[in-house]
Amino acid sequence: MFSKILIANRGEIACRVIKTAHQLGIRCVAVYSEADANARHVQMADEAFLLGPAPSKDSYLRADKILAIAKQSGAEAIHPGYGFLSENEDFAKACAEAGVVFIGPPVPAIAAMGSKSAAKEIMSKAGVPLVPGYHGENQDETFLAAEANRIGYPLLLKAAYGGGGKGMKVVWQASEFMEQLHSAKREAINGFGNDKILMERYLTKPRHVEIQVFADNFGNAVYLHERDCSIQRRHQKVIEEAPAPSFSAEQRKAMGEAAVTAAKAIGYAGAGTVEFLFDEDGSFYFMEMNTRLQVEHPVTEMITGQDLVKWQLLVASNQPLPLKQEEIPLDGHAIEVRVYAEDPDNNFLPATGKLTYLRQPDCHRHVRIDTGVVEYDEVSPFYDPMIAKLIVWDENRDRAIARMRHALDEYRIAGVKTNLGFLSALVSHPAFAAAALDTHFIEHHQADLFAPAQSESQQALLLAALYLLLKQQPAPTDRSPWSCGYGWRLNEAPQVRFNLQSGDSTSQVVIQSTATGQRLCVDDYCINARAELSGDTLTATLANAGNSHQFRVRVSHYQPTPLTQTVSVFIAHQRFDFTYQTQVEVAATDESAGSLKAPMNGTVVAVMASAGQQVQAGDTLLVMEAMKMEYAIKAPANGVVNSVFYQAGDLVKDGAELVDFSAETGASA
Ligand code: MV4
Repeated sequence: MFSKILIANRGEIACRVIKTAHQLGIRCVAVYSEADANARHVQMADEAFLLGPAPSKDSYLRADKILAIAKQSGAEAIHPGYGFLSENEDFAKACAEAGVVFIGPPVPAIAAMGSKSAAKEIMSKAGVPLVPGYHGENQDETFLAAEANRIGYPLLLKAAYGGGGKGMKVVWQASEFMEQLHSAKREAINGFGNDKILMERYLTKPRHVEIQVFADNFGNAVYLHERDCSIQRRHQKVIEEAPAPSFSAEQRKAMGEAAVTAAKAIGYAGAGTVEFLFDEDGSFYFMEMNTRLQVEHPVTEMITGQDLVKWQLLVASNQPLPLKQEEIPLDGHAIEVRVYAEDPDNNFLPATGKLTYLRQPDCHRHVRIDTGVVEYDEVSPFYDPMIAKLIVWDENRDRAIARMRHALDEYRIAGVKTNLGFLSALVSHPAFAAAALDTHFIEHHQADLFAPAQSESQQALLLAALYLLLKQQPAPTDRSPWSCGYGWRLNEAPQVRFNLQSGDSTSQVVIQSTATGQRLCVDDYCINARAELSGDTLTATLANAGNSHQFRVRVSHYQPTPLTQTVSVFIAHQRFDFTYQTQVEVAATDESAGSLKAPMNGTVVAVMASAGQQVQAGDTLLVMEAMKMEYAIKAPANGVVNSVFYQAGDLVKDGAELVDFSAETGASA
């Protein structure tokens, strides 16, 4: 077994590989870009080397630098993870030439699977089932039209050098063939520089079922069952599960053996995945083979109890597979979701920013999180915006779904948009529970999955205001009216207003302290509340007209700029963000003296008014700061400022006269 390996990757997969390597007593060398200098995978490694600037082409794709670091550090092998150089045959070749073991398949196997049409030819010869079609070199239009009639409609035209769903065109009937063929060729030459077209019968509702295979250098090859990855969006997997729902032992055996045949046909070694289209009638067809460890490998690990990175390290260090086919367990059901920094309500635009709040579900036998980030990390625009993979396991699919739903509710992230709400909607959808899966799942259930633009939730708004109120109040022991914080008014119940913005709308929440708690009003809607805050957990009861609803929610609070703060309220799987200026409008005035008094002990941070100045009602005359909040002292009416008694930086006592103000005659001060 190796004593030191280099992980030529970043994020969650790098952390995951390091974790297994350390369990095997293998020292790890990390490589990182300037943007990842403080990343988790760098922290976890035994040593780390800078590759270069953030862009992948200047860092994680710099095969020359990675190899040089491997030599310099004495790493005996390189684990490529997935993505980046993991299926790059030139890199695998360069490793061999440099005398460094590439933890992956032999170079010829990578090359053989690199071309989709060549791969299909190899599989066809090996007897692996292919969708009826034509993958040959003859591109004569008349010949292709005749082939199309042989294959039958609907027909799928695929650019031979396309991939990942790009360059595919469905032809529903023969009359459209020629026009669609010309169009497909034009798109292929423009998109991929080659207009070779493959043709296949189009499966209208296939599932994506893939087999995990493993082979060693001694001729052993096994399958570790299947994964269903049908729920995809724009050919990006969103949810993966194992075993595939409604998939019989016979189907598993047939598909697994076909995958092993495929692996053996190309002299495979290491971890590989053979992808199939699984049709409604139970037939399955080879789609492609991935010569790397896949993102979704954890669901296979959860149902077999095997560590696939450990298997990779064993095979790469020339040891035999740990288990025979008949020894591989299949226990329970696992589901994985990919937690992304992206905005489902804005066409899944990748999101960037600081993870200002990150709370994960507890991990144990039933819940696993593979992540490359920690709280306060920046999600950068340079790489895939994956935050983590959340994987659950239970004895059966229904229980696994329940586990996933709860785990998603417990997963709370603020500071960047995430797809957590979308994932919750997916796993909570009746069609998912019924395992009515196919590759069109998301588009079919679009209406249910994309909640209408989320108007701020009234409850979340009230809870955010209550949180802010309690956040600023002194400890419960110090409840005398003189120290009840801001908003205390002589002869009147203390009142505070928060102007909270959510999306494009701003709401003002007026909170009045009462003998039993608070009374909150938004416009003409009022409700009574009692609330307690412990850390980031707000327990609040909102009650009116006889009904009462208790909430226990997490709240994150962040001040991105000196003048604005963000409060995120997590209610079940939803997050409601509110921003507000840290200036709270204080209505504390002592009308009798016509003067404006300090509502609490604090510091004057800004003076806007000057003696003799004419002002309008609501103009900010002076700003105070207390307990990390700013309070705008405003003109209570139109009038004139006679004197200002303090300047910026002055400390003022609760009740001190700040401004001498005269309201216009006839107007109340
Ligand atoms: C197909 C197909 C239906 N019929 N081939 C999409 C990308 C590449 N992996 C192959 N793909 C498909 N090939 C035939 N003959 C439907 C798809 C397909 C798909 C396949 C798997 C997972 C998600 C998909 C989403 C759209 C289309």
